[in-house]
Amino acid sequence: MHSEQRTFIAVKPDGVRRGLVGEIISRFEKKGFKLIAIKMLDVSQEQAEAHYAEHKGKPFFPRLIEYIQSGPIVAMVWKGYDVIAGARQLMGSTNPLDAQVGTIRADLALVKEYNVVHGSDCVESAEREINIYFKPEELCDEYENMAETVIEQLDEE
Ligand code: IDP
Ligand code: MG
Repeated sequence: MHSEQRTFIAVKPDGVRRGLVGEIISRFEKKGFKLIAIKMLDVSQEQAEAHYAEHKGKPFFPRLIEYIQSGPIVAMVWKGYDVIAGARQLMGSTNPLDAQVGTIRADLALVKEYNVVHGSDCVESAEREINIYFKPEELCDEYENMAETVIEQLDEE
């Protein structure tokens, strides 16, 4: 049985300012993941601190909170087979210099402080982060996605 998951993905303020929203979305779409929610918003202080709670106390925390609030983000929920690991594979390592060529961060970013994209790192953080930014009724999971259909066929075999 395949593992259907949801993950929270965001184009960070630097990605929005640099006009990379379409490019980043395109990579997730082409992979075959299913977009089930999307909106542009200014992150509140409360949302920023909740989102990055695990980093509280680290030296870069204040700067990270400032960064995520430095302009609007494009917040999204993507669904699909092992989408949490799959999205992180597409994103590449936190530090663009460690990321593999071909990944979003290697191809589109220079430094870890401004790495253009966020993606949840496990099922628990995905559900927690989705709840910070979306209400359940904002998720549109009723439509059929082609890649999803293929996975369902595999499950039936
Ligand atoms: P991730 O985004 O790849 O999951 P995390 O370790 O969860 O990486 O860190 C969250 C974000 O905080 C990173 O994407 C990056 O923007 C920022 N960050 C992480 N480590 C550092 C650091 O050492 N200095 C400055 N910013 C950092
Ligand atoms: Mg993280």
